[in-house]
Amino acid sequence: MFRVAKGLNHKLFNSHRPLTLSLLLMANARVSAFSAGSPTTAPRKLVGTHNGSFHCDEALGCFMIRLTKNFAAAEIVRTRDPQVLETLDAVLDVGGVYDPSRERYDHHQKGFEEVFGHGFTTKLSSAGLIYKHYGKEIIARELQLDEGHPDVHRLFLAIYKSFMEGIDAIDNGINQYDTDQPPRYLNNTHLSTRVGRLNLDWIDPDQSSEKENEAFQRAMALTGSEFLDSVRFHANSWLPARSIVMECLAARREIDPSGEIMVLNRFCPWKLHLFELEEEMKIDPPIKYVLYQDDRGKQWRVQAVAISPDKFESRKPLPSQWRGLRDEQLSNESGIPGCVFVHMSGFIGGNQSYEGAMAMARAALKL
Ligand SMILES: *[C@@H]1O[C@H](CO)[C@@H](O)[C@H](O)[C@H]1NC(C)=O
Ligand SMILES: *[C@@H]1O[C@H](CO)[C@@H](O)[C@H](O)[C@H]1NC(C)=O
Ligand SMILES: *[C@@H]1O[C@H](CO)[C@@H](O)[C@H](O)[C@H]1NC(C)=O
Ligand SMILES: CC(=O)N[C@H]1CO[C@H](CO)[C@@H](O)[C@@H]1O
Repeated sequence: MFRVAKGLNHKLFNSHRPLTLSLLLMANARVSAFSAGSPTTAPRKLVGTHNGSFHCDEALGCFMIRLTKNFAAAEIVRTRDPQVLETLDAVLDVGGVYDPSRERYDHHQKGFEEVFGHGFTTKLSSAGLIYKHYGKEIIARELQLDEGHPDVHRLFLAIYKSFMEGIDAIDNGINQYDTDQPPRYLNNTHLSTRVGRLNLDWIDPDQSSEKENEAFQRAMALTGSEFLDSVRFHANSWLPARSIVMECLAARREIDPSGEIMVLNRFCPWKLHLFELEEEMKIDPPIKYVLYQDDRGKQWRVQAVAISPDKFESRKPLPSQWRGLRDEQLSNESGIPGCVFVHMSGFIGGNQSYEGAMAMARAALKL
């Protein structure tokens, strides 16, 4: 899928644009596994990015743009030659221009301050730019949904938050924490460092463009597979869990008039959704206890909600007089039959039945 700009005569590029194009198309015809077939097929689009050492952002940007209708199976041309870049259908991470109307997506130029929006303020990389302009289309195509479907919008935001923003931030050298402290340990396993290691090693005797383009292709495959994993995870697991939590939150007052107890009628990862949805649905007072069946479906759990997603401390821990007790002793203390346990920290407890767990939550609210 790569055409090596280096291998062609530069004079041709500089002075004969039509010839350049026809050469490019000839090159395409040679390497194309996709456009062989009907001679009426439109020529493959050409997407440019810089040559030399590569990063996560343009590898992912090149992968993603090829998932769009317009650039499906486009050929990637790696060069810094402005005369060549000018002839291409889209250009990422090089060229000094951000102009989506001309499919120009560089982020290195002075004055570039583009962010994703929707409350996100991290400066974009070339991957973030492609995602901002094509993310919805890509997600909709992956899921075979209409681009205007509300799930597509939700996934678009969630995938930015959990996957893309970190790539934008690392590329732009933005620290994860507001501190001057040196990090306590190295984190060399994140996607950006793994892509970095795919670059040709200095000691490798073959530093040719061909070798470099092969390495870039591996970087595209790596970043692309992780991006698609994120899309699939969010579509197949995250979104259904979110819908369950949303329904259970909406039903909370039917469960208990306090509105502070939520029953999860089907087990799913609920914590992150709860915090996000409470804000979105303006849930007030906030949920104090969540009831759900344990993994074997035998007992019911009553879990105190933490003050925030990354804190262990509960908004309203189960009563101190119940903590660390089990079975009969706990039932005696609480006056609720069938109690199984309450954790020492008061963040979780169990009863053998739904009614028991509900009685524990209701009693705890009043204590
Ligand atoms: C990029 O490609 C050009 C030829 O198009 C070559 O002269 C240059 O050395 C390459 N740059 C790097 C950093 O490999
Ligand atoms: C629970 O209370 C009953 C009745 O008062 C008593 O007989 C029993 O020993 C108590 N059990 C525990 C474990 O405290
Ligand atoms: C707790 O679970 C046990 C066993 O199912 C049940 O007998 C008991 O009634 C439950 N507690 C309440 C208050 O329902
Ligand atoms: C050593 C190392 O790779 N540190 C990086 C850890 O991750 C943050 C962002 O996630 C980077 O800013 C650090 O450079």
